[in-house]
Amino acid sequence: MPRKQHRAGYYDKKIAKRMDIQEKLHAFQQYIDAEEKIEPKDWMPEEYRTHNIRQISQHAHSEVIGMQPEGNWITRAPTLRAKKILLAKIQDEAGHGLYLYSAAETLGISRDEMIQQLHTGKAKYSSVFNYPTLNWADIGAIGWLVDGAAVTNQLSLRRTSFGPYARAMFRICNEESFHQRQGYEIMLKMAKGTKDQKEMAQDALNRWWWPALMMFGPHDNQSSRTTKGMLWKIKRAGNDELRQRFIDKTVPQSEFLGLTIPDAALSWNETTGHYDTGEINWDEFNRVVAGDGPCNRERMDHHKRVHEEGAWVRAAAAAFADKQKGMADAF
Ligand code: FAQ
Repeated sequence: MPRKQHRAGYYDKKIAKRMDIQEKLHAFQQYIDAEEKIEPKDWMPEEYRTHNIRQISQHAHSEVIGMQPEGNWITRAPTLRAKKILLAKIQDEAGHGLYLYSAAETLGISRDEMIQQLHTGKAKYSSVFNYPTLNWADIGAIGWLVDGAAVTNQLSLRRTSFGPYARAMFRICNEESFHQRQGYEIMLKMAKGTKDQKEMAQDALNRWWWPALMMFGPHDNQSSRTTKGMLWKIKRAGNDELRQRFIDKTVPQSEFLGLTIPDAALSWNETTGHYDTGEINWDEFNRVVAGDGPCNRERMDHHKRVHEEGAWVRAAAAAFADKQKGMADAF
């Protein structure tokens, strides 16, 4: 149904005033089922608001914490070209964090509160960023696999029901595709390079493959958020479906590189038309999500320290904004 007609029933303030909560919930669901976008000032169930704040802020934190493993290699990039590309990519990730924090702010939470939730462990960020980057091939593997997994998930989120989140996803996906390609280019160079370089590429693939698969979250039947997420179309595909989509497109890419996916159970299944795989180590996943991965403490300590060091920048920006407002009010 066209947006206007829908709004006539659901959003007309006079009609909405006469609706009880059940009628509002029903109208809200109908609106979502018609693939309409919910905007910040629209009425929404409290749980829809908090579900979005949780997911969008965790996504934002992931983008920002995700800068650390790659930032580690800016000063050691092998060529000027490689350094410029890596710098641009990491800056993109900062930008993604900013769009996402802004989208979450439209739901009535402040950026300070989100950062506090990150620092106190109330908010999560993607488990994958708690693994170390040991050599240059890791930068290739992150772009190829981590950005590859991220874009597979995020393409589906372009159709998420909360308007500001969906719109942010369009730009983010365009940039993530470039990130995936720059990572694949590094892998290609190394895999087709010297014997040592090929070994480094294989070693990086061995270490990043499983953490990349974990990015999609637990199996659907173990996922506490999927039912509501799908009902409200915040989430547009299940964790397992997206993970499978990523595996199916990435295995042929590894074959082209001449590298081996570190999964002895990996095989093509003629009947399903998909790759079968071994099981993820869910104990490891749970440990890393709970804060006990190889780099969890390092990542959080770094974020807290840099956040404190940047306090003067935030204070200066706030003072400048006040001054501008004072000048505008004077006219
Ligand atoms: N790590 O019921 P579900 C990137 C948590 S961006 C940590 O399945 P849901 C760009 C989950 O939060 C990567 N925690 O939850 C880049 C929930 O916990 P809670 C980030 C995880 O929300 C590249 C609990 O487990 N992308 O990489 C993980 O329906 C390179 C139960 O899980 C996004 O955030 C995990 N892997 O589905 C940057 C995309 N998996 O809150 C730099 C948006 C699950 O109940 C360099 N998010 N959990 O305590 C989503 O699509 C969803 O939130 C999922 C999880 C799919 C991540």
